[in-house]
Amino acid sequence: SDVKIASADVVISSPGRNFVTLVLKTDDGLVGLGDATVNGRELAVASYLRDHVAPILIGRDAHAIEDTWQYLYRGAYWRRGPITMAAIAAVDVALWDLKAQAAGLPLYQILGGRSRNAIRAYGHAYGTDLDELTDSVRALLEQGFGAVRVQVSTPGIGGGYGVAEAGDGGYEPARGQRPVEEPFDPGRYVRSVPAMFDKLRNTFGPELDLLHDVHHRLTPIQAARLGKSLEGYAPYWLEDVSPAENQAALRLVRQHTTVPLATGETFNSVFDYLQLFADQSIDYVRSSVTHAGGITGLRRILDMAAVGQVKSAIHGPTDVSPVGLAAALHLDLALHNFGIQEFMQHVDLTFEVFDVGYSFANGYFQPGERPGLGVSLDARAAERFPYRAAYLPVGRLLDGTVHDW
Ligand code: GCO
Ligand code: MG
Repeated sequence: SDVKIASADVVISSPGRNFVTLVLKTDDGLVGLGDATVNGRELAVASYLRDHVAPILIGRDAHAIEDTWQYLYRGAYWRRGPITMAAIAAVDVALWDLKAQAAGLPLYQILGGRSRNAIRAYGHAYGTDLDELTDSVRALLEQGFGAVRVQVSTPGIGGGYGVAEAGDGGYEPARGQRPVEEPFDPGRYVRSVPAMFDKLRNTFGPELDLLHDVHHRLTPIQAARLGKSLEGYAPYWLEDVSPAENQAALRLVRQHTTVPLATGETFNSVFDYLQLFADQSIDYVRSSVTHAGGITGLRRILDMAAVGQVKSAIHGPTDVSPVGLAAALHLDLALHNFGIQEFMQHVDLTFEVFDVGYSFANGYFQPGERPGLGVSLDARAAERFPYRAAYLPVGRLLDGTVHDW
């Protein structure tokens, strides 16, 4: 087309937590947004975009989405990786935003139209003990959630992944000028999880979908044992049971348990999934649009996943910005092999910078009918929240050995 990219700017803002947003403008006056937030490494993506991508975007055809994706992916020479693929994702999503706006349609219509009535979401429940967790689950049920991720401190260790300390105003793992160091003990953890499921099943019954995130911390055989120990509680999934770059690990886990497995939030390309799809060793793809090369990148992964009836479970923590979440929702609505959408709720401050067209009610999202993504960024408000360093924790075993967090 003869519509050109006229400008490419990166907005780093911290309304509640750090976000990196790419703002593309066309010479016919449209504004497209892309999320480029990589939690704890935000400035690397901002530099990749500002210093290496923006200069070669100016003047390019704003409607040539596939060509731009391939130009940035193959042209970088150094392929893949979270920083590169988040930068490519931001460009991709901004271009899809622009194309849908130019068509006067909400993005999901450009991606194939509505494939379901609404987008089912799961919320995050946590507690420092089982009573606190039970109250946290109940609060989500009152919001209409039918699926809940459940995380609890390991007895005798405290804290733990996914558990906010009282008064923290919600769970935001990245913080501080240096990483917080968090203790973990695989044995105590594996022995404590069945009691969590037992309490929740006895309290809420068999219908409630209970998800649990192991967060990369077990060896394959420990993960196999955990899965076996939970069979009777029918978890909806166990997530990231073992560091997923060792894709063969899940083949071993699969041999021992029928508990569905979800992984991929730390992945950034289809190549990270190829063996998992070939082995049929996962049931849900966890990548976000932001971290897996955008709509173009994640759609490719999910279309391959569909061959093995593997479903989407797009990553939706607070470190995916409202721009990234909106992109996920448009894709969620159009995909056939949709599974579920993660919804860890942004704090109110975030919406002083981002105005969104999506909505959530009674456990379900709608992406909204605004043209494009349906999100706008208030640049002046963004300036009120300067970037501040925030690091994800480092895990250590009780003997001090660095472990997977
Ligand atoms: C999830 C993820 C997050 C990550 C966070 C890292 O399932 O939502 O595991 O909780 O820890 O996105 O930045
Ligand atoms: Mg996770």
